Amino acid sequence: MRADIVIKNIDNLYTVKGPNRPRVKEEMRQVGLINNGVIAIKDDKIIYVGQGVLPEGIETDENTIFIDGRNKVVTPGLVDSHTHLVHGGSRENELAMKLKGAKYLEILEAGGGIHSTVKATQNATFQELYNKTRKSLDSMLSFGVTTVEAKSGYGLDDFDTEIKQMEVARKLNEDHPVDIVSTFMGAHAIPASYKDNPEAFVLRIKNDMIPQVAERGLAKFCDVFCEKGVFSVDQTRDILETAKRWGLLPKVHADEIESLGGAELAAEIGCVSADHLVAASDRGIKMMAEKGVIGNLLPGTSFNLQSGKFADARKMIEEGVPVALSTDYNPGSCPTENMQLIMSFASIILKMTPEEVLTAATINGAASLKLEEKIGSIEEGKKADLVIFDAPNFEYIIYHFGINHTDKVIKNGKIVFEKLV
Ligand code: IZC
Ligand code: ZN
Repeated sequence: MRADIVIKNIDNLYTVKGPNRPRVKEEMRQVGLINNGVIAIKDDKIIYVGQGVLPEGIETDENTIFIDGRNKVVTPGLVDSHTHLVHGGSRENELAMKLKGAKYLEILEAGGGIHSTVKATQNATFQELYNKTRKSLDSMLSFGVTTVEAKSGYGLDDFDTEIKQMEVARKLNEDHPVDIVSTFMGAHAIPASYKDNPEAFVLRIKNDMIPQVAERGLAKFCDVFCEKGVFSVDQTRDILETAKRWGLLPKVHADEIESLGGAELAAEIGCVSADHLVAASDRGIKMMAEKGVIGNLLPGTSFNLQSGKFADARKMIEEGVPVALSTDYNPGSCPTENMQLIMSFASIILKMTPEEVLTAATINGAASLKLEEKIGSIEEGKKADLVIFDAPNFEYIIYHFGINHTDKVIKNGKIVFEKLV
């Protein structure tokens, strides 16, 4: 077979090779490091991964692109599996409020927060949203992200705006190298018009919105913001059970601020992931481990909210919860596309080892999007999504934080990002 791209002499090739399922406990520390590694790519697939030189049977010719991997790190493409990617406007005005001690839920309760982004998203045209989101995707890609999840949730009762968000995501999935996986999150806040009757909004989501999202193929997942003053555990169960019946896979924003029992609910109804988990109970964590629910942790959000409270990643890993990591990119509680910074936070603040961080940001992120068979590790037959970092080893990327270490990104077998020298 003739290779289109060969990366050779790779000082540190982290394959994250292993079973195509979420990795737990010590599996999270096995990252399949190969020194002097070599990778061959044909079309959009990896056709060889090994050490030293290419074996017989993998040919090259004058059209093969050779990349030198000396002094480089190569990892699977990073997966950012929790973002609120498509939105209008920005909320830097909340920074001053937070510095004075205002809390996220207080700002939301007062009609700001998510509600102000709903207005900005309603007011933005499809093209404006498309252009803004495209810029974010370019930024994510530059940090090594090759697959991203995108939630709706800035239309709420204005379902046309929810659809507009999901259609922007769908169009960019076609137009931009980064793959986008869509999540319907109409249950993101109680809209003002339903303030006195939130149950009626739950009914509308269940009976009107979810069926349309499913029938029009607008999303793969359904997510609910299960939080004090937003959606209760019972309402969340109700919405996600309906979503399941319509073939949308359930995810939940669980125990981000208050300990409501979101982690327990995620285990009870078989969510693919429960995300945030800053205030998750010990029982909830145990239940998630038993059911294999992925704990998707978002340390950038705790940092931004200035709460001083972070998810207990060590406990989750020790109990056997498969842990993933994401930016939570959104205009209110984590306005950053920088997945590398989140990886540093995960290590420095959550005390995850660099190996655990890499697993969480690749195969476990892929699993939280139900894509673990196709992406998340560098193995023969998987999609050729990988990042070449200008770094002596992976630890260095985590340790030397806040900057961009990406040298090149290969997506679907094509070089789609290169650092300017
Ligand atoms: O716009 O505030 N937490 N939803 C739940 C968010 C953060 C996004 C936002
Ligand atoms: Zn979120």
